[in-house]
Amino acid sequence: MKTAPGSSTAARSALSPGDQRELVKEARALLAPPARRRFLRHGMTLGGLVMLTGCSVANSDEAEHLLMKVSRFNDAVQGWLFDPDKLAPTYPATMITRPFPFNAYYSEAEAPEVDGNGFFLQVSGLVARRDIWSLEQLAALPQEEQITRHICVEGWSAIGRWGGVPFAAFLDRIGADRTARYVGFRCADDYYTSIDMATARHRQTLLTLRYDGETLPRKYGFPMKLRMPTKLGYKNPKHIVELFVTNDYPGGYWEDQGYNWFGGS
Ligand SMILES: Nc1nc2c(c(=O)[nH]1)N[C@H]1C(S)=C(S)[C@@H](COP(=O)(O)O)O[C@H]1N2
Ligand SMILES: [Mo]
Repeated sequence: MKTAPGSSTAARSALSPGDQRELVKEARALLAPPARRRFLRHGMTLGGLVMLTGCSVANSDEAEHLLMKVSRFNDAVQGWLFDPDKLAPTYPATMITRPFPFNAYYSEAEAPEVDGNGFFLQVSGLVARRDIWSLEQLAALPQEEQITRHICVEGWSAIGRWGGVPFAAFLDRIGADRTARYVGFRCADDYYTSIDMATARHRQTLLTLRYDGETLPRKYGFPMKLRMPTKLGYKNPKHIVELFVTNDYPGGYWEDQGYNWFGGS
């Protein structure tokens, strides 16, 4: 990937040498560590990026497009490398971070207030049973608990304790198509995200109704949050009101603004 085509492509580009360096730096940042190790051990050049993505970089629009392609390439690589049997670390209760941090695209006071009475989770898409689920019905399913580390791309991490329904068991109950590519989530705020089916079915992926032994509080995502210790914080939707199974790429709130879609931690 460090071979000749790079120089000629770079020479054709209208981007200044500074912009070209910036582009390579951004593309590098978009590639998660495993992808970096495997593909970029020998360095990454603008020419290499152009070959990888099949994009030209004659102007900044094309450069943007190239970065998007790099990010989707990164998604694919993370998908290939994802080991469904590998567990994220768990921790003793003494290591729980207190108070556990709140984070959202707004302040804590603006967190949505969902009324649990009369609340129904909507389920749709490629499922055998397009149903609605009350919180009582969800609470009556077999529950599990986990103490895991939440990692936010903004540069903090914290250990928390979540309880709820193993998501694979829930997907089986609704008869979700196991061969479908995505599970998408719509939230009570304007948030939305989507995940790959392999992560959806991972043993530690939990549809949480509880935090630290209590009903999931408003700030941490009442009425429910999908907790995945194998994914970064922004992939863990709070205030879920609807989920759907699909083969059409649903994107996400931050993902559509340039965050990497797979978002493995
Ligand atoms: N509905 C919704 N879910 C969300 C967010 C949000 O703004 N709205 N922010 C995400 C981000 S970036 C993080 S780090 C975690 C924060 O979860 P916490 O408040 O439990 O720490 O929620 C994620 N899920
Ligand atoms: Mo985050």
